[in-house]
Parts: sequence; C-alpha cells; structure tokens
Amino acid sequence: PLKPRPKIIFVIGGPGSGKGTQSSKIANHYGFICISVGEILRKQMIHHATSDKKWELIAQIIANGELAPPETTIEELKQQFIKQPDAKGFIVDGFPREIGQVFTFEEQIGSPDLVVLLACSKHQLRQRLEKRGQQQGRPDDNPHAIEKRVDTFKQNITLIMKYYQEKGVIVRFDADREEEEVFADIKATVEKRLF
Ligand code: UP5
Ligand code: MG
Repeated sequence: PLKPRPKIIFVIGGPGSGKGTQSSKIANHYGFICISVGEILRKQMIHHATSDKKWELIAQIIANGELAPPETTIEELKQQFIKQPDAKGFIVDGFPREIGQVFTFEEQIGSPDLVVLLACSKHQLRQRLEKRGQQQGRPDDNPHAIEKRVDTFKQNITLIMKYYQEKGVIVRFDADREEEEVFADIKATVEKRLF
C-alpha cells in the first residue's frame, strides 16, 4: 500500500505570538518534524556571515526585522522536506510570510492541511519580545526591529489569511492566553481536522 502523504501544518502569527513554543509542542505530541524557518536562517547566517556576501546581507535584513529573500528561504525549507521523506508530518514554524511564498510553496512542495494562526495583541507581543531580548539577545529583539517585525507581519497577513480562508484550512487562536490553554485548543483542532 502507498504510504500516506506527510501532513503539513503551518504555524503563523506576529513576532512573539508563540509560534516556536506551540510548534514544538505540536511536533512533540504527534511525533512530527518541526521546521523553524527563522531558526534555519539564523543558523546559516551565523555560520556564513563572515565568509559569504549573500549571508552577510541576510544577517542585516533579519537584524532589521525585514524579510529574507524568498528564493533563499524556500530553498532552505525545501532541503528540510527532501532530507526527511519518511516523516509522518511537518510543522512549519514562521512560514509563509508573504503571499508569494504561499504560491511558491504550493508549486514546489505542496499544500498545508492546516494553518494555525496565533492572534496576539501588539502589547503582549512587545512585552514578550522585550523580556526575551533582555534574557537572550536575539539580534532582532531590539525595539526598532520589533516594531519593524510587527509592521511586516501586519502588511502581509491580510492576503495570506484571505487565501487560506477561501481554501478553508486556516484556524485562528487567541494567543494572548497561557501557553497550555492555547495548546489545548490547537490540539483539539488538529485532532478534528487531521485525524
Ligand atoms: N511565550 C510564548 N508563548 C507565551 C504565552 N502563551 N504566554 C506568555 N509568554 C509566552 O515566544 C516568544 C516569547 O514569548 C518567548 O520568550 C516565549 O517563552 C514567550 P516564541 O514561541 O518564541 O514566539 P515566536 O512567535 O516564535 O516569536 P519569534 O520572535 O520567533 O517570531 P518572529 O516571527 O519574529 O521570528 P522568526 O524566527 O519566525 O523570524 C525571524 C526573522 O527571520 C524574520 O523577521 C525574518 O527576517 C526572517 N524570516 C524570513 O525572512 N522568512 C521566513 O520565512 C521566516 C523568517
Ligand atoms: Mg520563533
């Protein structure tokens, strides 16, 4: 018998909405592979930053809170899918970021079974990221880049939402709540829609 196609779940939302937190919870719970596009880009940029002009530029873009070139992003993401053909499912944290990426992913990889949208107030986003900035120092957790990341998200989310609403695959979650409360709701939705 044919193996079932791996499930694909996108987790999107503003910066600090809990994408990374919820994505790893879902992945752990269902034994899915978690792919964080932001993490991959950060790793690559640290690895190549001093030796490669392309990644030097991407490091600057990310530190500014803007979007990395879509070709590079898709290429990195595609590698992860190719590398792990036997996965039961993939959780993609922080992708797509703009409507062009929605189409490119669909052409080159496939369509998501579910899109989890984490809706979080701007106040809550800022508070979480400023706190993390003091503790960990991600290069883009400074007030200027945080504002830019929020703006970039706001500019792009409307078209993405509209597209997935028409397909009937997007579900919005109130992400201002406690981690566990948010996760319980996501789990109920995943169970209903994917299994
Ligand atoms: N936290 C989480 N949930 C909480 C809750 N319910 N209550 C209280 N606190 C909660 O969470 C953020 C912080 O809040 C953490 O300290 C957490 O403990 C706490 P996290 O789970 O990290 O949220 P997340 O949404 O993942 O926030 P993140 O900062 O990672 O979001 P971004 O969207 O900014 O970051 P990402 O890594 O996805 O992208 C970074 C950059 O990469 C982008 O700005 C862009 O430049 C680039 N990029 C692209 O160009 N293209 C892509 O496709 C992807 C990324
Ligand atoms: Mg994250």
